Amino acid sequence: MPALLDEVCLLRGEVSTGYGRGSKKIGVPTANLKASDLAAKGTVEMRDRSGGARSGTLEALPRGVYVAWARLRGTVHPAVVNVGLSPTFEEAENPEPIAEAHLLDPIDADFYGEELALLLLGYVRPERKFPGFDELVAAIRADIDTAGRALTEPEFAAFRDDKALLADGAGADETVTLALTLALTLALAPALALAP
Ligand code: RBF
Ligand code: MG
Repeated sequence: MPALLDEVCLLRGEVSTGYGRGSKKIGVPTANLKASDLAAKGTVEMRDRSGGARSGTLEALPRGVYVAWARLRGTVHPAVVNVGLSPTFEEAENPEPIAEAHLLDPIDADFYGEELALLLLGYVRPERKFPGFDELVAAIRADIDTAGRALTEPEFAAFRDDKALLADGAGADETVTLALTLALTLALAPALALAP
């Protein structure tokens, strides 16, 4: 069973298409966040046990498989996420790291262009170059099993209603802007009142 990470990681971005190797065909559909998209218009936030937060990059995350909660269309789902390049597919590897999330409770829909938030909580194993496709699929099956069990542990389950995970990306920004505007207005009010 994976341990809770010292620093959990929140990824938030727009779901992009994968690299066409057809994770759906192998029965493991994934919703993908690309490193470059996350850097340009998304969020990669690391948070330690005391709540201290810093921004990070997907490239800086150890490659491998993570236990996670995934939020999509306002609903939180148990998930298993691979961060990496898919080295098993020699010559067809990802050109940049991606976070590939497989939701454990299957929803049959495509999520392209929709906002996805992933809260990575535990590290299952490093990404590997498997000798073949069958070995890769067997490993993914085991990952799914591990993630499903980990997320029922109280330590991991507690993050299901994590504030940052539940916060709406754009909505949260608007709230901050509103609060700042209000604070500034209040701060300037005396000066405005004194103006001739
Ligand atoms: N690809 C690899 O080459 N090596 C891995 O160890 C690996 N682990 C994965 C674990 C999970 C849970 C998932 C969802 C994907 C993993 N992949 C891995 C990526 C896989 O190659 C990819 O999902 C398919 O090629 C479809 O793009
Ligand atoms: Mg996919």
